[in-house]
Amino acid sequence: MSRPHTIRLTMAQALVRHLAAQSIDIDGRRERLFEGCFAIFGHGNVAGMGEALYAEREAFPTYRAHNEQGMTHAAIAFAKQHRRRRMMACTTSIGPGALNMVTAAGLAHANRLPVLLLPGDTFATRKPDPVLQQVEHYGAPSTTVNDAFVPVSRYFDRITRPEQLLSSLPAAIDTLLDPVDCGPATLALPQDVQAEAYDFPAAFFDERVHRIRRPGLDEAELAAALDTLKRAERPLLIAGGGVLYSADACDRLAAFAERHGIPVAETQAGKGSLRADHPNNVGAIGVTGSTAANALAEQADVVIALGTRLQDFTTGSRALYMDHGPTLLGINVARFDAAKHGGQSLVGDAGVALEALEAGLADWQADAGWQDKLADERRDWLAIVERVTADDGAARPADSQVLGAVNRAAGENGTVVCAAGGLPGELHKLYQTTGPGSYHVEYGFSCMGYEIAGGVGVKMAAPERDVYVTVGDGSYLMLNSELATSVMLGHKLIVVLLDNRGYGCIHRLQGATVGVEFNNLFEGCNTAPDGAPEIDFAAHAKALGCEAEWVDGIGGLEAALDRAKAADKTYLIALKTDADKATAEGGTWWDVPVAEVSSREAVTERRAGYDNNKQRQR
Ligand SMILES: Cc1ncc(C[n+]2csc(CCOP(=O)(O)OP(=O)(O)O)c2C)c(N)n1
Ligand SMILES: [Mg+2]
Repeated sequence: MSRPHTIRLTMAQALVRHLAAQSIDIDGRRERLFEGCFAIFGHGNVAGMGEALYAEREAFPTYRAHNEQGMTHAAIAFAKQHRRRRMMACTTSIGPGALNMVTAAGLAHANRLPVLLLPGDTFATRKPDPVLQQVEHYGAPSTTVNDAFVPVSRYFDRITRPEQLLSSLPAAIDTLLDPVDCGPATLALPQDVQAEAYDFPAAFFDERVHRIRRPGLDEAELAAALDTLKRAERPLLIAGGGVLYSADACDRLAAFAERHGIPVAETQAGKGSLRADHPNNVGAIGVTGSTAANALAEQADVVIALGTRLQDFTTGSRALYMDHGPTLLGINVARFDAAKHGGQSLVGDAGVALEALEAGLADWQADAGWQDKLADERRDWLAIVERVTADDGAARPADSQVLGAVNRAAGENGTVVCAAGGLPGELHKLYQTTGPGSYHVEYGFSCMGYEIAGGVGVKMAAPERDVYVTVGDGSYLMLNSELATSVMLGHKLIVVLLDNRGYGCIHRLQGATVGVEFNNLFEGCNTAPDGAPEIDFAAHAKALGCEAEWVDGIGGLEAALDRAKAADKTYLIALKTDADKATAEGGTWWDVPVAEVSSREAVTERRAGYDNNKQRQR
């Protein structure tokens, strides 16, 4: 029986069916590329996309959430936890629903993470304009709020005719899968076009099995890189997110570092690529780095930047290792990143590059003295970690002590999740990972409100893991509603909420740059008399359907973590912490400009210090 050449479907039906037909080959296993779709409906998508998603609800499940930004955080976290090999779509209504998703698009863009965004859009025909929630541009009628996605999308199109899907949807999917271009792909869907029918070619709905491309190396660049490395005496390798996103790079990195005696430092996105207990792991690099990694960086003669964007936290705002002029060897799948800061480029996949370097370097090793320094610095740093994460009985513990307790509870099978506030820096410095999948910190955008929603996506991606969301009171108050989603979907999270009465890390940054307490902690804010909030976070989480409790100090936290592990639904533990404490050891300068003119001496003094640091910047 021959099949029909075409199938008559609406644009939305064709879109969903095509997505449901996409698979991916992961290490020889075939899996569905898209887990499904998060959706919050409104008039801009309930009729068109809603009908299409309902029809495919088995092969392409729909998940309801509570905030468009939150659901998109969850979708992005799902892809990050899957190391970009599986992903999700998100659909919104028009206007406010669509715009709520823009911040999350920025997050996916900065972190180079795949997510398919499907915001509803106003009528292509413009017949009933202006519709509810439509903004009007007097001089530009084709501009809609969805144009706000352009600067935060890797691919953007507006589907004004159903047949445009035939070219645009595969192009969007290619973007999501491309190791270089990877980021959010946005297809804005006018609400009338969603419901419009077209005779689509039947082949458009055939199963398609994708593989993630692993670009190879240029021979001349490889030879030059080998030449540089063979002459190196004091190499330091910085592992970025690109190591985790390359199929075999984590294993290759461990072998490479051991064989050649190279210290490995990690960025936020790369943390976990090498287990913390690996003898070559010298910890975090940069502004939130270990004493070990930063000391080695200051003396390295070759810095190998492997799969990193070299964000300012990694380079100490370009004052950490750049000033003494080591050779920077950028190994990256994207030439844009490989060539940063005047480095020597080796463009290609991280795992492919390590394999080729390994073959070419043969028995070359870093200097024996340098390898001794690696071991000494690492040992000294681990002693500091031990000390600052230990309980000292304080009523209001430091973030580091809370993270120590979480780290001990998480064991081999835990994944810690975070994004903004003082916690990411402490996690980067102190958290002892157990390899890929154990550390999930979004620090490309450092978006408050990622934590809980992101935790939902992590648990969806890795249901076998215990997911520990660590979140500040500020971030919690900004976006907590996906706690209810976690209960609704049965995706259990253990949430540890650190209540230091406000924006603690910005309060400390303000102290270092402005020298006053102003508008960060509740105590330094405009409030009505006796109006400083007393927020009962445990009662709040319970109201959303979670189990929750307040605890005192680290002893209380440890006992509660045991109860949380045994619980069968999302469990929030709140405790009071100290906003003024942060780990002093490690770290390096971060460029945050201090006012050049001020009537206050505190500021002029800080400006002098700032000008000094600027001198080191390259
Ligand atoms: C959406 C968003 N808005 C503002 C910021 C700037 N910011 C970074 S951390 C922070 C305070 C976070 O407070 P909290 O979550 O309580 O963590 P703490 O600093 O107290 O550890 C702010 C306002 C941000 N990162 N994200
Ligand atoms: Mg706080």
